[in-house]
Amino acid sequence: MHGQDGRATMFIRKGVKMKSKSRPSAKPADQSAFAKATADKSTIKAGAHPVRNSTMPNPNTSGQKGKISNGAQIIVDMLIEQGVDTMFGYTGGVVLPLFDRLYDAPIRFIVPRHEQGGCHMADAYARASGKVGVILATSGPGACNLVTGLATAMMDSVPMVALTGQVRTELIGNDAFQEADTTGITRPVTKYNCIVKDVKDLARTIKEAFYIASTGRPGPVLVDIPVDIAVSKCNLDGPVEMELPGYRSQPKGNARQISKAAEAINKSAQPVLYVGGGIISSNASEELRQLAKKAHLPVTMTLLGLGSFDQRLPESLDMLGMHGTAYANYAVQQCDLLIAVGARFDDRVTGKLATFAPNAKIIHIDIDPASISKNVHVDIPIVGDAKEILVELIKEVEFKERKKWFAKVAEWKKKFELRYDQQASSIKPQYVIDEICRQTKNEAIITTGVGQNQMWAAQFYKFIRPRQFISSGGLGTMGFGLPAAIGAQIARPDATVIDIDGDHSFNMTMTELATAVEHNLPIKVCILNNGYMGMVRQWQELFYNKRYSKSYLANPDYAAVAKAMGAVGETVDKKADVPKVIRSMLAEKKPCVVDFRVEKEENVWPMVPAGKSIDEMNGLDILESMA
Ligand SMILES: Cc1ncc(C[n+]2csc(CCOP(=O)(O)OP(=O)(O)O)c2C)c(N)n1
Ligand SMILES: [Mg+2]
Repeated sequence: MHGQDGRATMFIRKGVKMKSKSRPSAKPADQSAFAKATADKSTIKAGAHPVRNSTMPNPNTSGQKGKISNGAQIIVDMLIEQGVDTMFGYTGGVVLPLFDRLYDAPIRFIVPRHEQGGCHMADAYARASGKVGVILATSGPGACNLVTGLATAMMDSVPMVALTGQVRTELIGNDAFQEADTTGITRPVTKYNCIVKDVKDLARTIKEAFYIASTGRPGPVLVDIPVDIAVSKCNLDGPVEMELPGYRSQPKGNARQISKAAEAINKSAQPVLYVGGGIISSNASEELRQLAKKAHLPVTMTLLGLGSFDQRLPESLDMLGMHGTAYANYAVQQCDLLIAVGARFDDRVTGKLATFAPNAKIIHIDIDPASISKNVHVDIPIVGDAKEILVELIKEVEFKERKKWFAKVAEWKKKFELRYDQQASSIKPQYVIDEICRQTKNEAIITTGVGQNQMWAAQFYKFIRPRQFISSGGLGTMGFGLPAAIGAQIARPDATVIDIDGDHSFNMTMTELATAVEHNLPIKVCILNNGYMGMVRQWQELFYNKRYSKSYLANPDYAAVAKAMGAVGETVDKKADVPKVIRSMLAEKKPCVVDFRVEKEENVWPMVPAGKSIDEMNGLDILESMA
């Protein structure tokens, strides 16, 4: 919790605890330096700040010399220094000093209708752009509303900085109005969090927050700022230096381990590359493509890895795991070498651990040492940045034809291609996605809700580049899709951004349509409306004897809701109308919602039942029957 000695207490993932030190007391202001700093600031324009990238940590020293500021102004100055030109947040009593300083700051500020929505927006902004997403909330209810969004970002390793207001320092612990123990509540869902109790620590703490969020395994960092700190005066009398003695990030992989991995790849007859979101966060897609081509390796991706490898390439096995392709799952189960890069052997990927990839030697490349051999024993671990390691690995691997292995993979691919009933008279949800993919020529940014809609989007949209698929993988947060589309569209104003959503997922955060309308964002929401919480219904059908307990809810008329909020709304209930409605949706400049009334009891196939090996898939006969 809060440091007892008035100094910030900080925690990092896996409980590494660090104490911050107070900087020496401020010197009197140097008037000429103050004038210079003010003059410098007046020249800064929105968008003119150098953009920080997660692989480019800031140098250790910076800051404006000899400037008297209050805490709120220091925060704004540090945000600008960190390259923030866009942020998300919601106001409240204890953040008023900060909002006052933001009033004329050169930062685009987006106000969501609920802090959770704002947090998802900042998260998707980060995923779409590669920059750090920034969210601001007031104390108590505002901070509490961030929890789901922070947990979502934490599980998916998304770089974010959350700033929260807190009650005055002397009131902390008094059950003051709108007091919540924000650092206590958010500790398990942040990579690092702290409360600032001395204005002299503020600039350094903000700088450290950005550094920690964007280096190593990225993640959300929260800084809690009591209102008295925001109004305290401080003399910034020198460069802002970070003090993170316990924090290390190790981008370079061990050369001997890399050689061992190359040797194993060169020897392997049946290898598989299994890649996750780490490829995307380390901007290593091009290196992945080179490795797959040079060493001739089939590639399968996790949900978060989608987009890291062009799915149109012959080496792509698409997604693996519970709703992955049969050809990916078979290849993993039968491979003799599994090369995992930036992936964490999540249970939705591995199925039954005891029988996962039973014949494979395992190489695991990951920036986070804690994820190595966490779930699966690893033979050749390499800790470091995926991009840097792949660059070295590519140098040492050789091309091998592996004719038999590729022939086998091609046979599975043909036999178990993902299919749906194209002759059906009803609207199949897969058909809607197929048509969206066709009309957008694989180029759109897709966000999703959670459930069947998410799995079908992952299966039927074929992604070609990184940062194109934005979905809540680890936490599986219903309600992510719409705010994520808003964050992605703000990050990528020229991109076509489509939220492929579930009816009930959309219902959780649909209030953010007002945000999209206010900012005139051309996002497109495609609701695959099956009336059900479809994924829950599927499990109830398969494992609970079709007892659909509480998985059906009456929906509002989503097109009417959209119109009432100032967006475009359409309902589609005829299959024949699907292509033309998608065409007009894509041409629309206003936010729009299309409510596709899809087949109500369609299932996602294949499916590995929980606890089974990933080659024990249900639904393969259904896929084959539609060949
Ligand atoms: C916030 C939240 N609450 C509950 C769940 C559990 N859950 C997973 S999928 C699902 C149903 C989703 O329904 P819908 O959005 O209509 O999607 P569909 O499966 O029908 O495509 C539920 C309740 C969740 N993932 N997130
Ligand atoms: Mg549904």
